[in-house]
Amino acid sequence: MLEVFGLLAKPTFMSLLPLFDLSLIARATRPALEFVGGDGRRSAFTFGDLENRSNRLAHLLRARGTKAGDRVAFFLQNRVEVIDLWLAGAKLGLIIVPINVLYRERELTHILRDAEPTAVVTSCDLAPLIPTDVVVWDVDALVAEAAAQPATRNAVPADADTPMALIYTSGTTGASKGAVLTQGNFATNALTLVTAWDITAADRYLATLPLFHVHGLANGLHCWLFSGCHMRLLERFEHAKAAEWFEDYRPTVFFGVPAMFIRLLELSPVVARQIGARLRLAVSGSAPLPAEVHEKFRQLYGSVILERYGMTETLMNIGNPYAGERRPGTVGLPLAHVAVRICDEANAAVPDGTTGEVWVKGPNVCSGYWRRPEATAAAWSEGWFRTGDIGVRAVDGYITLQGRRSDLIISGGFNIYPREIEELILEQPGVREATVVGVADPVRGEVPVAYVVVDAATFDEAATVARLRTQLASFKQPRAFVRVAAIPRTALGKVQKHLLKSTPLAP
Ligand code: MCA
Ligand code: AMP
Repeated sequence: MLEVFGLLAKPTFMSLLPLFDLSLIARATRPALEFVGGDGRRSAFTFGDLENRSNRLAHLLRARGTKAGDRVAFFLQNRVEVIDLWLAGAKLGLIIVPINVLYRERELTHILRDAEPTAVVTSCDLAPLIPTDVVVWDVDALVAEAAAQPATRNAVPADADTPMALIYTSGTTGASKGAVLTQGNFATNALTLVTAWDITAADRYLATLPLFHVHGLANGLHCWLFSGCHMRLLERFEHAKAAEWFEDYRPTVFFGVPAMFIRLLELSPVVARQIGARLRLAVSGSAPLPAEVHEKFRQLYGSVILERYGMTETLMNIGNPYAGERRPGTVGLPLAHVAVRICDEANAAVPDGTTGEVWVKGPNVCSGYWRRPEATAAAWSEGWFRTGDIGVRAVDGYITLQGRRSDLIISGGFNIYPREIEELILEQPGVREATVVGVADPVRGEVPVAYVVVDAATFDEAATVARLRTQLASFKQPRAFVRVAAIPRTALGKVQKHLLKSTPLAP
């Protein structure tokens, strides 16, 4: 079988609000959310509270002049106001632009210039990082002002094609591109997941993933809202507190990146067993889950991790079955809404057992890159989205990812395109050549390391490191600068990154 087809007809009517209303309206009085801030303070909300808060915020955003199609960015740690903004955005037809809180000057400037949001909603500690010519709305001031607005709903019509978010993904070209994700993309994604993973109102979901990436946002937030389960949202994942949170909340559902599951292996066997006894669904994604971690987690927790695969541009594509075999080292079977094809260099589908590039098609795939027709044309072929991931399908349909066509580094589930770091290093005094590769790391999967050819008289490593810290997210900072006499290249001048990856680092 060369292709596996799911539901391909595009449900043009499908939008988010009716699905949110299964909880916001229908379960208005039910406890919905408990938020635990970084200081440990807790606040609790019913679904009705969230409906009212987002209605008030929507009135205020409208009063501030935003209208359907306008971009509004958020640069925030996890907190209830991110949910308020997301819901208000869906109601008003706004395009929400989530920004990773770890981004610094270079990344922020690029995204804000490209997306041109009306404003960035942020907190007072993060606001100084925003370029001074961008309008900043302080999140605390915004909610305080919204409290005086009416709680009545005032929503604009939306359908599957209504853009909901502009989410920046690293792209192969150094500068990141905004994937335009529609209400239909988000709706199909989460409807499939809720059904496939059997998530119901009886579940308790522990949310530690950041809401500024699609794993926490498109999967976490939407599975919660569509199913009407209870969610405990933490400001961020801190491995030192993991045992305490799991013990205290007793989640039945947890979504994480492999680095989180690796951290969870540090818990004592007794605690792990107790947690595992209640945890009916532990999903891993965003980076490859080593088969060894899958097995250790099963032994320690008695719970079999369900690994699935997605992308910002496509949301979720492939996943191990909830009821069937969750095969370690594989990402499982195509999800119901997705068609998957494995293609060779000549764009022809390959037989099972043969390695090729994974192509996907379905109502989950974004409508293109924001204001980048050329990049959009390059990423799609005959209606299929070319993921850039390399994989193979077994005769029984299970798909294994084997690598990527690009040099993408995934560290702790955060994506890093080496080119972006290389360009910045090359701008530094005394650097003649630079190349960045991902080297294996036991917790984060990979970490970036820079190989540089420098002019010893003018290159100042400490000053370079200090400058990079102000410009780039912490997870992109090279763990080491390795000085080499020359960067290995092919006869055609292409850098041979694999040779550097296998060179042991000097202690
Ligand atoms: C991480 N750090 C943070 C935060 N998260 N700092 C502030 N706020 C945060 N929210 C920084 C830390 O300061 C530290 O920086 C470094 O990250 C690692 O932190 P540590 O506490 O040592 O954590 P860890 O145990 O190594 O775990 C890291 C992590 C983090 C919490 C797992 O990597 C993480 O949140 N990953 C999730 C990424 C994610 O959501 N990806 C989904 C993309 P320093 O290094 O300077 O000390 S969506 C996607 O890929 C697709 C579509 C998909 O399929 O899902
Ligand atoms: P992004 O869209 O930038 O968040 O990252 C998407 C990329 O993460 C994919 O193209 C894959 O390379 C990678 N990815 C996501 N889930 C998995 C997984 N389960 N196994 C391996 N790689 C994954």
